[in-house]
Amino acid sequence: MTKDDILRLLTISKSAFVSGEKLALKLNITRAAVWKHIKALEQEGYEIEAVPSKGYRLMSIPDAINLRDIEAAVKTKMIGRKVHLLAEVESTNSAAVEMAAAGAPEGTIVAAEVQTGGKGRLGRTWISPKGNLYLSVILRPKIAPNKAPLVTLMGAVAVVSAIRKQTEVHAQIKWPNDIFSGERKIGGLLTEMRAEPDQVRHIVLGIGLNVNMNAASLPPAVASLATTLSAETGSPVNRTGLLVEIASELDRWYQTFLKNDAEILRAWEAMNMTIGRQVTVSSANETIQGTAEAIDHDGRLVIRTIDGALQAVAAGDVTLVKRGTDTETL
Ligand code: BT5
Repeated sequence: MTKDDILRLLTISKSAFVSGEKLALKLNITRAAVWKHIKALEQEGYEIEAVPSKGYRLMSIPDAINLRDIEAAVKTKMIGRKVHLLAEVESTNSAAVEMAAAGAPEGTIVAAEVQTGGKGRLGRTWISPKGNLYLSVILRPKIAPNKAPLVTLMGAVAVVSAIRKQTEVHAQIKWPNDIFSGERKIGGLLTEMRAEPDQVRHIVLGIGLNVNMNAASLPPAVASLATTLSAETGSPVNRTGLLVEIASELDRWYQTFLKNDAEILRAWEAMNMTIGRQVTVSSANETIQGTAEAIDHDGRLVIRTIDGALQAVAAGDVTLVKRGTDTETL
């Protein structure tokens, strides 16, 4: 879509002006058509400065996620064919779990501008102010429950791919459910499942991603370990575009997962920051220390403990021992 192409070109050039002539030439349209698209973008809340001798430059982007743009841009087979966008909800995961139980189709996305009771794992809180992305996807894979952790890994691969495509941030995955930029947490995934003993009924894949919020709105203890995409790039990130990209990457990686889950593991390995590191993993009943050696075919983390034995953990919190020290941790 030409309007989106103009937006992309203005975004790439950051605070520099792009001439109407250059935009017209690049997109093979008239300068009058460029002007019309600029006006349309302004209508949607983009603030664009126009200076006759210089051209156009993007001053700010609208603050709201735009459902109409999402619906126009989503070209996926399944994920995001239906998007519910809420101004505020307790938790998009809880809302999606209810919708899934009531029969909502696979691929449905529930997204919200604000969560009042965003959930992390094990009853923890996901702090969810304005300016970020909070979304949950309903999936109905025909898999055994022990394969469900792979859906979290699949989701992480899709989110990291989308971030890398839409921004210059080199996001990475920390096992099992964290998205990091450098040494700070930028997002997290929460997978909730309903299953019979031998078959999953539905899975809700929840994604929280810090995008444009003011990081100062986090409590200090969390803020010192967290970051946002806009803090990393130095400019605001288009949340609508990012949400569409996440839907499209999820669509692609979910199909890959259903065909051949080993491919997910390979992609995950290439994007992860856990394997090869000294780790401490705490789960409900144990704490294991050692070197993270691999993930196995069920997505469990395989650790070589100090005494040389290999141990696989299915869930837990990983602390990475900072390289070059044995005390500082992330
Ligand atoms: C997670 O849990 O990282 C999973 C987060 C999933 C959130 C999404 S948002 C959409 C969907 N709906 C929901 O209700 N949830 C999902 P966990 O690994 O347990 O990490 C939680 C910990 O991360 C907290 O205890 C804090 O220390 C930290 N934290 C909380 N909010 C944060 C934020 N906005 N940015 C970075 N770290 C945060």
